[in-house]
Amino acid sequence: MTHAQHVSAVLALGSNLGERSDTLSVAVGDLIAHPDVRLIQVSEVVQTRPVGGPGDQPDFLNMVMEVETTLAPLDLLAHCQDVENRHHRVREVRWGPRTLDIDIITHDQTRLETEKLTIPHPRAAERAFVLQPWAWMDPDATLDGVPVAELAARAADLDGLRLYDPETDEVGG
Ligand code: PH2
Ligand code: MG
Ligand code: MG
Repeated sequence: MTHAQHVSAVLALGSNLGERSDTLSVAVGDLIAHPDVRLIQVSEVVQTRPVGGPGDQPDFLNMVMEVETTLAPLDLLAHCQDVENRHHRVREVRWGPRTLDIDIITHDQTRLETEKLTIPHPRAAERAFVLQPWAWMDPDATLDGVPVAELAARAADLDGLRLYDPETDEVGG
């Protein structure tokens, strides 16, 4: 009998429509309700200015999480899309407003480039809304050999990022 391999994967979640904070917490629960996905850690939630897409869209709440999974990348993607769809994600404008976006940032040492999925996520290395919560969650994290904290410090969208407090629905200074 062969045993499925357990690997660590980093997922990024974002929401800028509806009850953003509730959506993120329910989505974390949905993601780890899968029998082959186990929670390792979750990051703080940050409020961020939209990067790309229509200029007038609302601010996002973003966070990342680390899971341990036996799912292969495309199976993990299918699960993420399943959870997105449960939160009434509608795909309209590219980079437009959405109730929930779940992206696979890394999956172990996997390097994958297909039409459906690229891992590591092709834009993660320049997005503070992914890198900063990730660096706070895991100060030793690296992406393609570079410390995630270093990448975060260089990211153009860092100054639009604020720590968000789910208890009070307020952002820090
Ligand atoms: N997601 C995008 C495009 N732009 N900007 C922020 N601040 N947060 C996001 O999650 C985000 C974005 C595409 O998925
Ligand atoms: Mg995305
Ligand atoms: Mg996505």
